[in-house]
Amino acid sequence: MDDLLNRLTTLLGPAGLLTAPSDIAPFCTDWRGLMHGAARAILRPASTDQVAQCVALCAEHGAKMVPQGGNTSMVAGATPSADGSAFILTLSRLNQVRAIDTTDLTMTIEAGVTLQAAQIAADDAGALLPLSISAEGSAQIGGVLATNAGGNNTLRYGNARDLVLGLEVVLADGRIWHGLRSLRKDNTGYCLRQLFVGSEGTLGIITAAVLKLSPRPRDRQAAFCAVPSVDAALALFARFRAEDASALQAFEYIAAPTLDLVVKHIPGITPPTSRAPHYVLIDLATTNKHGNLRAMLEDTLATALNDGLITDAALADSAAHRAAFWKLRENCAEGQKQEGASVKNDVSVPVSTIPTLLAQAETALQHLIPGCRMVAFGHIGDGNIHLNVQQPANITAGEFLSQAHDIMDCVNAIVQSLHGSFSAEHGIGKLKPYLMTNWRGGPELDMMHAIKSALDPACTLNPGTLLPPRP
Ligand code: FAD
Ligand code: 2HG
Ligand code: ZN
Repeated sequence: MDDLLNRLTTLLGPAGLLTAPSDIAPFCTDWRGLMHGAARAILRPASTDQVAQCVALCAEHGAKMVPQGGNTSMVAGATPSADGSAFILTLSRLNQVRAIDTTDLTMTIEAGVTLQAAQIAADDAGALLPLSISAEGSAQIGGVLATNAGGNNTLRYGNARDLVLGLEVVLADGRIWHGLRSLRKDNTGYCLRQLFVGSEGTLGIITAAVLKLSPRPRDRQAAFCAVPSVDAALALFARFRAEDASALQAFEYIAAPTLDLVVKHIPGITPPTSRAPHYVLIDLATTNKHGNLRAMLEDTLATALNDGLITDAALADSAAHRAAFWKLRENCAEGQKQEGASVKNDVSVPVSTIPTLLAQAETALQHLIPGCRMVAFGHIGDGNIHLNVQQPANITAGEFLSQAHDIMDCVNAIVQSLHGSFSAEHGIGKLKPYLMTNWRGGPELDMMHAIKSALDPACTLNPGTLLPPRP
């Protein structure tokens, strides 16, 4: 064993370091199965001090580190490169909820707590942690902050960065930044915590955070609607916004081919409505005890049916019924995964241009790869569509994936013409840095490189992620 590994073993003990190839392997492939990396070892520190000591030792030896949370990245952000030169540093053992303050409405929580466990802890305290993504059973607080996750409730509560009041971070040289403040107002210089949010493990290791909580809703209502067109879906969205914008918790879109894959591959899912080319899932919530959401939902949908904006609707009669609607939506990614290879375009455009985006993309994609299937779904209320493309039956997965960049470029050209973004919520990871020069080149990319050089001058933290190589 080399000197560094010896010192790491002494520091972390047998439970804190995995070196057997069979133990390392599960950490080295991304959720989509697209990237297969290799690692020198898996470091499993159990405290912030241990993280700091690991990082300091690695920095002393110039060793690379890839921070990893739940390994649910859609862009292979937590997967090491195949040369096996990096250590994976998993935060899973930092799994304590340190404090919940129901007067301040804050939660101080360690990076390795899963998002779902954090939601449950907040709920047990009578509050709401509003961040919600379909991977919340595995994704960890450190990972959701490092990727600035969006998800299902962005519409009302914002992205992960809108929920962060303070951070504790281990810097690239092993020093700890104790920034766990819980202030709502604090204008004392640059907002450093926001640098680390969305930095995808390239600037520091997040070990804990202070998150904003919200009051727990008193009433929740949900509907699953069959919709004749994307324009109608947006008109329906506008109607709910006009009725009570503050009650709109989520407004999600599912195209018929996407719903078909969920029904085909996920046991126990039945479509809640009659068939349509498009569907939306509407989730309403209020803390107002006189809110009467049910009446608002029924009235708005009755008028929409009358006006031809929907062709059918199912209203949830219980929490279990609402959960069944969400199960369908939350399995869109899984249903698509089980169908075979796909290329994912996590794009955002101004909400009003979504019908144009979907129509133009369908035409362009059929021209590029005849027979491919557009599997679209996502957070339509935020203008964020997962405009994914499924392999056609007549070519192999390998042949299809060899055209991944052409497919992304085809969709992104339309997105660019609509003044959108090629990555709305999943980040850049290891799959998309090549797009940064075109989209963020010039002073913007120069500033990003300058920040990276200032905080990680030896470039040991998650190399090959987010930023393209310097020209
Ligand atoms: P990982 O995948 O382990 O890591 C992601 C990135 O963060 C990597 O670059 C890693 O190096 C870095 N990182 C991890 N932990 C730390 C840390 N403590 N400090 C510094 N850097 C760190 N994303 C959305 O935004 N919205 C969605 O709706 C959504 N739905 C999803 C549904 C499914 C089924 C799946 C598989 C993924 C989904 N994602 C979604 C993507 C993914 O879940 C999120 O990006 C999530 O935030 C990643 O969390 P994680 O703990 O798994 O991070
Ligand atoms: C979702 O919204 C996730 O379900 C996954 O962001 C999106 O699979 C995808 O492309
Ligand atoms: Zn999403």
